[in-house]
Amino acid sequence: MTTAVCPGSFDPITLGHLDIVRRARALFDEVVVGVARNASKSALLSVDERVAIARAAVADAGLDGVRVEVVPGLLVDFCREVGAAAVVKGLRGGADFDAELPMALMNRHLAGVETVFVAGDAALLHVASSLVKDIARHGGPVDDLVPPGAGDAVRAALAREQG
Ligand code: COD
Repeated sequence: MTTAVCPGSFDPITLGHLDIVRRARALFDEVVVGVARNASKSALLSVDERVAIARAAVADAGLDGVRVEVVPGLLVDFCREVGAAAVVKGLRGGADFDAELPMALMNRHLAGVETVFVAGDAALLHVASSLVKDIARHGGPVDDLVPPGAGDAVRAALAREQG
């Protein structure tokens, strides 16, 4: 059985992320969605919230052979723990590639873990967690960019943040 890890901050998971998970599942027998910490970003949602939203999204999308777990430390250690043959990352354009290539090379350097890059759905290339949060922060509509329930979770977290 071949396993791949789809890692990300997923703050929150979007329809763009889910498209990549679906494409990864078409290539591998099992996909583990790894909710990780990006040290260069400060998250709006807690890890537990991000995992719960992602699990609900995977169930709602009827994605068999896909599970959601926390990546507690280095991605390469997590890949070894779950027996993943590769990491799958989505690309929206050149900026994603510029950001992703050093990570792919570092993960290969650290542990020989290979990365498979998958082109995202052209209709979803504008979808980003950061834009979802920015739009929601200004009271705009985000529910057609994220799976059911995720918009409510983002709005609740923003309300909490604003005190
Ligand atoms: N269409 C296609 N792909 C998309 C879309 C879209 N609309 N939106 C996002 N994506 C892709 C991104 O390009 C990315 O590949 C992936 O989805 C996840 O995106 P994010 O923004 O949720 O996650 P990132 O980029 O913040 O994730 C970075 C990691 C958390 C994976 C990284 O920091 C990491 O591996 N951390 C663990 C610690 C570690 O091992 N560090 C060393 C890394 S070399």
